[in-house]
Amino acid sequence: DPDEVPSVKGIPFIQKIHNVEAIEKMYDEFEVRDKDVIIMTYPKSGTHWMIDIISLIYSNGDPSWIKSVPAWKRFPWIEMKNGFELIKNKEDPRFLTSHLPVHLFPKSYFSSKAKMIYIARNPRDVIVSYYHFINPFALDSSWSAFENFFESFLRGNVVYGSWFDHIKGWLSMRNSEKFLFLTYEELHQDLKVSVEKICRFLRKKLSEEEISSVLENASFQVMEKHRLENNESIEYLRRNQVVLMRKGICGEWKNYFTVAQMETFNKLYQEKMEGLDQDLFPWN
Ligand code: PPS
Repeated sequence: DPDEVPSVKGIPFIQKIHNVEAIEKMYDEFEVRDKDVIIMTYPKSGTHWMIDIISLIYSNGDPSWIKSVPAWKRFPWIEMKNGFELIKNKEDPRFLTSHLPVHLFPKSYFSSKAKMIYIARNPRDVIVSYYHFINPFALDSSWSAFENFFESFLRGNVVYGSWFDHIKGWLSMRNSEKFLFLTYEELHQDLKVSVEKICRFLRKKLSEEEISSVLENASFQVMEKHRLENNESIEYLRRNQVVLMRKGICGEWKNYFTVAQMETFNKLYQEKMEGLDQDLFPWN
């Protein structure tokens, strides 16, 4: 049945865009290299923001690369059809992206020296952002109603699975020196502090001027402009009828959740996140 949703070890994927057959094989066979730089996120958590930040850091603040090459070519997603092909020809250092949960990510990473940056975002805002992006990721036509998508999200019955499992799984790496945990909210609060942290983690030394250029070119407005210039968002729009650079703010969930949904969410959050150090997160 072509309409059936494929899944790998319990995680739903989309046949059209994911290299579904390869995901399970990649776990054993994909060779992560010591020089790889990997961005790891649950969807809608600031992936493209981090892709541009790291691209700019490696370009010493020069925006020509991010202006001329779309994000999916600069930082291919290892599990996507288009990414898989692109990665084959990449030279070190390779820049990779993935939304895979820890139990599906190539196991060679764990014994490598590759650096990974994990971005987490308030899951309430993730729900809202994901809801607006579901066209390409819709498992269910009822998802056009927010309440239905909300329910599926809480059950983890969405593409890439449960947000809770994703973050808990990857946080098991948090004491490793090759793993940097950041949040979308802290990028918002002080991008300069975050960029300096990322530079230290990647051992890149940038001048004040170069840092200023990173900050300017990673702002929401300039990123949006670059995407229009290189046709990236136009292609997105055409293919999926969605925009990536949608609002880019924190706390929008308050305009979407009913009081009942807020309570349901908080109860589940407490259950699922029990035992994790709550100071890790700028939300509660
Ligand atoms: S994806 O499709 O999963 O890779 O999406 P992802 O890039 O992770 O997340 C998209 C959301 O990130 C917001 N965004 C930004 N916010 C602030 N500043 C900058 N520079 C920025 N760039 C991207 C984008 O607007 C999406 O969030 P929402 O809430 O939908 O606007």
